[in-house]
Amino acid sequence: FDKEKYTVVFVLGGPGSGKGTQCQNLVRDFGFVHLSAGDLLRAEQRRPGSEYGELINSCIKEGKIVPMEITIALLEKAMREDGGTRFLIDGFPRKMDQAVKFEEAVCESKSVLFFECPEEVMLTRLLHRGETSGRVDDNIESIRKRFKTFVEQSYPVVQYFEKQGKVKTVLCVDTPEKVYEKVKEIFRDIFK
Ligand code: UP5
Ligand code: MG
Repeated sequence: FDKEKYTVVFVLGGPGSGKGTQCQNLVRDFGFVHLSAGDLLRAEQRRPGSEYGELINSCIKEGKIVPMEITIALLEKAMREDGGTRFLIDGFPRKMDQAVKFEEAVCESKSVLFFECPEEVMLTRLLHRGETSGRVDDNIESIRKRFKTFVEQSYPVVQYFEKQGKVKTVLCVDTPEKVYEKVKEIFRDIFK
């Protein structure tokens, strides 16, 4: 794996903060490839013959973090197969061990985009999405567990990158368009 070849930006933020939504905008305007760790795990969970299907499903439903070996292998495979060089890695790393391991074994991140959002805003969004999403974790019990995991395990990752001066924080309670104006400005500064 030629680490030098890649530009990786981690896109972090609580459940429902808008990571996926904003990544789509960035793909359109900045030629990044979007890899959502959650989407990759859900695809693996549905893949016939996957030995991790049950494990992934139960972790997602319980808001727990899937063992990092599985997620890192899926990300690495997706990066390889895509053939692109600029990646937005969405919803990963969400635990310290994953952050250290990924940067050691795969690629160091260039920058970290962090979406800051109050829980009540994220809760409203996720419950609304849950009416149609079919996601096993878009229900009040799972959402509470996801929030807890975020505070206890994922937020320390943001603090870790903050100490390295890599984090750009965007408050994202506004409309998707208004949030994107801020995100776009950050990306213009770094990548154009
Ligand atoms: N929406 C978005 N922006 C809005 C705005 N500004 N105003 C109003 N509404 C807005 O958005 C969520 C909803 O809000 C949508 O309906 C959207 O239209 C609306 P979205 O862009 O989907 O937010 P996002 O932050 O991507 O939310 P998501 O639910 O995907 O976040 P999670 O981090 O919880 O989910 P993820 O898929 O990353 O992970 C799911 C689970 O997988 C984890 O809980 C964990 O169990 C597992 N996982 C791992 O174990 N390891 C990993 O590395 C990654 C995941
Ligand atoms: Mg998402």
